Amino acid sequence: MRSFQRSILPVFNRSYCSGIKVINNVEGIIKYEYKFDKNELCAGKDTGVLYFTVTADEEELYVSDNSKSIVINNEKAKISGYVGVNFNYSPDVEEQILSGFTVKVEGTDISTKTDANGYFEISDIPEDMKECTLEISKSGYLKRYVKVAGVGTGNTAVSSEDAPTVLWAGDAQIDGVQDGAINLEDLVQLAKAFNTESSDEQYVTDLDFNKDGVINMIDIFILIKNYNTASSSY
Ligand SMILES: [Ca+2]
Ligand SMILES: [Ca+2]
Repeated sequence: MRSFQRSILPVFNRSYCSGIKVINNVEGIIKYEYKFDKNELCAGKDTGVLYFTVTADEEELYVSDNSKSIVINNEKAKISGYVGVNFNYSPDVEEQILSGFTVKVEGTDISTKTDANGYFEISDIPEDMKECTLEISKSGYLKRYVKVAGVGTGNTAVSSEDAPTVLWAGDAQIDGVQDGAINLEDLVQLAKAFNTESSDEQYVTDLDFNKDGVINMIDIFILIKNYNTASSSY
């Protein structure tokens, strides 16, 4: 009579397994660890199913109920959201206003820009990143930091089209630098460009916040609304 070792060895029906090792052997019950390439297994899809059969001494066990499966989730972690502003503008210039905000994952080179609707999506999040901070910026706007927790698989939406992440207009570039505050220095820049239109040499596109082609009291009011704030005020 041959000995019946309890060496239960799941056999997978596809050859995606790149390695098997014994991780535990207690009282004849052996635990194995299998390694798979999730990308290969899921073949570009968000999920894949791994079917396996349990054998012992090359015989199937539990013949009547022996076909098990594991669903593998390969959905890439993604962070998405919408950026908006807190002033009125004409629908004709919506794209100009909402697009082009840079959204960067702090401490990495991962970044993207908002589209015509202010929407952004960052899909190349490293698998082991569970939380991060987004830096949202654009010339003329006060940089905003947004902490994102629970980054993992699936989509983490930080804001929606109806309730976007609002950025405040008013942090002017001075010698190419924004100082992360909206204060008198910014107001002075606006004053220098005051009463100009897009054809004028003194006109500064980034300070024409509502993009109506002129820098006037409306732009001053937009800045004043956010006056005396810093990135930490959000
Ligand atoms: Ca400033
Ligand atoms: Ca304007």
